[in-house]
Amino acid sequence: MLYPRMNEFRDVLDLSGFFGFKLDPDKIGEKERWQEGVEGCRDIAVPASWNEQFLDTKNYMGLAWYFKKFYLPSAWQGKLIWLRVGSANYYAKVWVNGKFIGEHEGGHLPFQFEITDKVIVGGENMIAIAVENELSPTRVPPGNIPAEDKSSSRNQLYPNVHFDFFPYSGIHRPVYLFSTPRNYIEDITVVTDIENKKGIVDYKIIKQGGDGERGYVHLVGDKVKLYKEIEFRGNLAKGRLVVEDASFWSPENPYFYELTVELCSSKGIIDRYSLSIGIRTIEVRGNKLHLNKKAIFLKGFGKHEDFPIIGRGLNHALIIKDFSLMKWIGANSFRTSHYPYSEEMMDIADKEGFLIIDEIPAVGLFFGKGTERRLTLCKQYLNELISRDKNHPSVIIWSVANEPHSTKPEAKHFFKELYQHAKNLDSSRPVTLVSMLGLKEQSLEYFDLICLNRYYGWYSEPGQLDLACHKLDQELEELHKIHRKPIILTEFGAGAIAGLHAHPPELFTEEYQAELIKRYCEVVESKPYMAGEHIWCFADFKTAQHSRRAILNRKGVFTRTREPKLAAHLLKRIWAGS
Ligand code: GCB
Repeated sequence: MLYPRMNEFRDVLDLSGFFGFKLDPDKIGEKERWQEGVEGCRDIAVPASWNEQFLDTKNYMGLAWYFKKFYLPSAWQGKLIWLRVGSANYYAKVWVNGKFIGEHEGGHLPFQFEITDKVIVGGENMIAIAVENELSPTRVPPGNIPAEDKSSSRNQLYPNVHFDFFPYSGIHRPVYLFSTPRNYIEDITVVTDIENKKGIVDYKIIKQGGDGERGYVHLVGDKVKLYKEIEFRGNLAKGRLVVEDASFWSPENPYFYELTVELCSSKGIIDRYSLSIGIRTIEVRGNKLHLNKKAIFLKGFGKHEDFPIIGRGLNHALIIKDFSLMKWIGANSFRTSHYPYSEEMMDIADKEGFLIIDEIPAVGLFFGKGTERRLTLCKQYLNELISRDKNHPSVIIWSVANEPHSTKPEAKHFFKELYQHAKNLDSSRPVTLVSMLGLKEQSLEYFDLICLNRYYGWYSEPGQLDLACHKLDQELEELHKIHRKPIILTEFGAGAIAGLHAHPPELFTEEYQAELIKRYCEVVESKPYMAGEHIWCFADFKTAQHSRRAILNRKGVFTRTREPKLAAHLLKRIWAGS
């Protein structure tokens, strides 16, 4: 799926700003034709979660409507017109000028509809988006799940989610209108390889519309200008460009080439789309994870999209701030725990040279009633995520789930299927599952590398770091002996309330968090098969209400508003060496 861009053939209109908003707790809106407009709306900011914008929406679980009037420029006459929602959590139904145009399930991925026949070009139009966020065991991520399927630690939560972050809801990313020519470039897939000093760029282009059987692919960098004529067979054109003496994309040198595709008819160029691409390889070789044929070690964090008031809404300033802090501390990587992050975040990661474990929203999975539906949804999420993020050099690993409660035998089949599904969609990247069961996880054999979350010294062995590190050491050794694959420790950490101190260190103090992180890093870095350490978590974040959480999960090495705790300074010394 291509991100909407402007050029001489395409236009984009960003509807971000204020929308009309109305709650519909009794779900009467559709029957009463609210899609054509309704009285009594209040203003709401989009993109942003609805929860903290008003006093009555904090824990609202139900249906809510968004309305926006917009004027479509006359210059869009004769074009195809599209409506694209960056993400709406959890379920969205969309109308344009009162006419239903489509729906989408899943809170963190974009969806778009062609609306050419439903709009007035050179006139005023209105969209209505109904967003519903109820928690259900058959949704992913799940909530309100039957008592027998609940893990004990998730027993009493409000709202009743089956995961450890607040279920922020609403339209979280921009709503765009965009135009394309009637004959247009629908999709571009780029896979790169390296042969000695050569960079290999394989492309696949899909076009739509009857016109335009040929075109051009251009690749431009500092030292090169390549182009190739392409010919479509049906809707598809494939080919290869070879860059002699290429600059490879890496954290140290996030070098881009500009790839431009042009679609031509007998009258000349009729559409154009440009992508920034990085030439790099990523693969598992024996015990190691290799970037550009050399072993790499991931240093970084699990994160969240989370900030006061705006909630999970796109926050450009926060993206820039987080990258500046991650660079300051010497990190080179993060995981999009526990759902896909904004496309804007992925773009900056490409530019800053960060390495990403890209995760679908499959958190809190359990295996009881509804497993087949959850599997179908996870496959849909993989389709959408890989289609959205496949061309980002920063994305090096797909993660199909975080901490599934996979003790039942059917979990094995479930993850075998998901692994294969991801590989069929993209065989160029390793695929992983982030496990809490470790040695008891039945499906690790399928995955290219192992990701493990561990909390010795916190949830178990509290306050006993010698014992905690001993257990970690032993478990890593056993896991490696069995699976012989690289392991990334994708979560470890301790809660620290900023400003709370104790010497000798005790739980919840900055000293204890710093000490635990230091000791864990020593164990991890002593093992040749370890491919990375991701601390949980980058910053404190809001959770559902629970007796174990004082509003926030406090495992951040930065506070929620990004002030460093003691652990941040310590990590800077470990990772950046200063
Ligand atoms: C985990 C989860 C993460 C939680 C974390 C914790 O294992 O993956 O979502 O926030 O533990 O702090 O308990």
